[in-house]
Amino acid sequence: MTTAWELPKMITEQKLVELLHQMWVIRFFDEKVDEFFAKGLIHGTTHLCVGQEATAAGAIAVLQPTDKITSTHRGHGHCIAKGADVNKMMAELFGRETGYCKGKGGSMHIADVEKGNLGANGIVGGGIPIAVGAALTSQMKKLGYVTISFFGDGASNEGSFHESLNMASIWKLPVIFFCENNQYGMSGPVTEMVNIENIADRSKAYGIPGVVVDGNDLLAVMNAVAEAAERARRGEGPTLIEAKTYRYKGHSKSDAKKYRTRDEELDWRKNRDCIKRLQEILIEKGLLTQEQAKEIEQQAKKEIEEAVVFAEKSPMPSLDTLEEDVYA
Ligand SMILES: Cc1ncc(C[n+]2csc(CCOP(=O)(O)OP(=O)(O)O)c2C)c(N)n1
Ligand SMILES: [Mg+2]
Repeated sequence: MTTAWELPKMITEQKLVELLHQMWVIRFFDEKVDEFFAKGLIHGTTHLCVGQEATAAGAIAVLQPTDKITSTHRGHGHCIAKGADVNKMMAELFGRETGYCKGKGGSMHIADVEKGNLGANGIVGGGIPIAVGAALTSQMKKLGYVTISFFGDGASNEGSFHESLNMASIWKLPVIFFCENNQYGMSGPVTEMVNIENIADRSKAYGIPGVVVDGNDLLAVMNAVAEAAERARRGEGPTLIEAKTYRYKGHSKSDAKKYRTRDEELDWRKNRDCIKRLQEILIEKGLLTQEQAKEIEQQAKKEIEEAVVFAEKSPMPSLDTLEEDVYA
């Protein structure tokens, strides 16, 4: 497995070290969530992005702070990469008053508009037209920002995906369609759900560039997104990027994963893990020692343990706020 070593021009070597830390934060966050779900201390449902950290971290690293994203039901990584406070995220999952939605929204309703995160979305493909709307605003008001829409391989079969690509293409909107192809939509393998080799090939139908990238190679993701963002800022319109990756965990909390083998999972974990690959290349290039890499991992773990303490210590929403911030 080769790992790219070509830095996009705005990315320093120091930033790569920070991204290694960020990817650990994402991984430990979702592993903790998994643990607390199993213990029955987090309710509702959640979708974990363990294994997919490089797509969120890489794509968002090359954006400007004023750029925007729309996320998915599997969105904790996007949220963290766009600068969310992990304490507030964990508190939200624990249903606490200090959470992003005051404990009433949970995993699939976290947004952080000030940071440019227009929100997770429980509707598969639901974030894609929202991103197109945000891009249209940017174009009409000459605001100069770019929007990335994250979505899955399954979502690329939704009508909203096709309508969004067409509209963004004819109006040359500053948007990047970023498909996280993690090989499955629930229990459906992408090879059985899509009758073409690459989802990126769907770009041809809309007259926009389509790029396939190794989604477990942080630098490859960064370079593809940096180029798409430049194109969008030049007013040349959207790009469809397909990042091939893998989710290590089940679709959501109750998934026995009968549709795939443990050998397949092990192969991705052992041979293509995005964190391991970044760490190895940083050590190889002399930017980190083994000890420093270990410290970065431990620091990230500590931050997530602190987020759990913050969440556990936070109060539950009081009964008299039951009807606040809800529609009905
Ligand atoms: C419109 C809609 N249809 C179906 C569902 C049920 N559902 C939730 S996640 C999911 C699979 C999505 O697969 P993909 O887009 O590949 O994302 P992944 O879960 O793999 O990240 C489905 C069918 C939904 N939430 N919304
Ligand atoms: Mg998928």
